[in-house]
Amino acid sequence: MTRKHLTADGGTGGASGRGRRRARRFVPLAGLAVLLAACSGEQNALAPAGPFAQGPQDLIVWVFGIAVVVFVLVQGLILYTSWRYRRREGDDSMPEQVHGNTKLEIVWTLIPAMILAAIAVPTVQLIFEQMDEPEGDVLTVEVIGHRWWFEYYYPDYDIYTANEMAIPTDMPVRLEMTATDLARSPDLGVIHSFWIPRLAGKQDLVPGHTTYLNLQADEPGRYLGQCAEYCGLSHVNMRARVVAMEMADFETWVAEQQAPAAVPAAGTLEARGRELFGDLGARQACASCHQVWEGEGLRGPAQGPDLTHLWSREEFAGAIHDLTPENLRAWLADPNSMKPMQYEVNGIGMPNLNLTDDELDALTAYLETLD
Ligand code: HEC
Ligand SMILES: [Cu+2]
Repeated sequence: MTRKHLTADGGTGGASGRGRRRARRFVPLAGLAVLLAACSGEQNALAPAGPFAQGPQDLIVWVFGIAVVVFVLVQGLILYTSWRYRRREGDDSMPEQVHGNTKLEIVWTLIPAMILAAIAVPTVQLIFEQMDEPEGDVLTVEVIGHRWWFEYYYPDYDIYTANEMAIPTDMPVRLEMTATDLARSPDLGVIHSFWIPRLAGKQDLVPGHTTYLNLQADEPGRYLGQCAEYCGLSHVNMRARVVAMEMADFETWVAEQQAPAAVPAAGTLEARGRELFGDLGARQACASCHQVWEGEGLRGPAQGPDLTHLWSREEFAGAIHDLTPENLRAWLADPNSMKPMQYEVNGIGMPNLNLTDDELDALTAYLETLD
């Protein structure tokens, strides 16, 4: 029942062995299909949708073009020489033995130096172009990486939101990025990386440091991204959306986000949900981790995502679930089943607060009013 049995048996075992071998031939093909699948769709880095993604794309095409020329030349020369100087019947002569050729050596030092210069000059130029603060009107958004969601703060408008970053089209956006640490939550602080392939390159988010990234979208749309630096258990569930809209729509969005949260009329199911949000008795209140700003006092950062206008977003929990009443209820009932966080082990993410059916109904109804 070992190797011998599987391979040495040419008679009876042969058929299945052949089948297996044939199947094995498709493994590289399947691998290639998976690999190529990564080159298409919403996160396609080869389909730039703004100038800060176009620049690197143009550079890649340029460098790739040079590489193709070098490849064809070198391979061509190898093929040509092996054919031209192949061994012939009855010819036992040795090739001419030479040592050193100054002219050749100068040529094959100069050509690569020129190629490297042709790659280095535009590369360095582009790096500076991409890093510099863009000129003219710029929107600033602060990005804070948490395990496992992205928070956005708009300093010019005093808006907090999560997962989905709204931006106007045709305007450069300057991201000032960092990662959370113990000063803010039980997250002791790890490195994340913000990457929206169609809008810009990627940049790390580092606790205690500020890093910068420019992005811009030419067309309205929803651009998908993903945390690109392994950050623990739910790293794969840490996605990001950039929602680009025309300037007029963006201004409307800003006005809506700046408005205080709706307060439901007394005596309704929603009002009961609002009460529970602030007080769950012996259990930790939602409000101790989430802000719903009703217009009084400071609008500040909280441990969890800002929920003041939760229902204006289309996705939640690191942009991995559609924001529907059913999904939201399932999340409140057992967050860990929707996104592995293991709050009970590490204190990170959202706890299961053992809500009753009535409490779930009221809280879901209330959160739906926060548009
Ligand atoms: C100990 C802190 C904590 C408590 C208490 C808490 N949450 Fe959360 N909540 C979080 C964190 C952290 C996240 C982000 C999890 C993630 O996406 O990785 C979150 C996510 C959410 C989200 C998704 C928001 C989004 O945009 O992704 C909703 C809605 C939510 N919580 C509602 C509630 C409600 C309602 C309660 C009370 C029943 C509650 N939370 C109690 C920490 C908490
Ligand atoms: Cu991350």
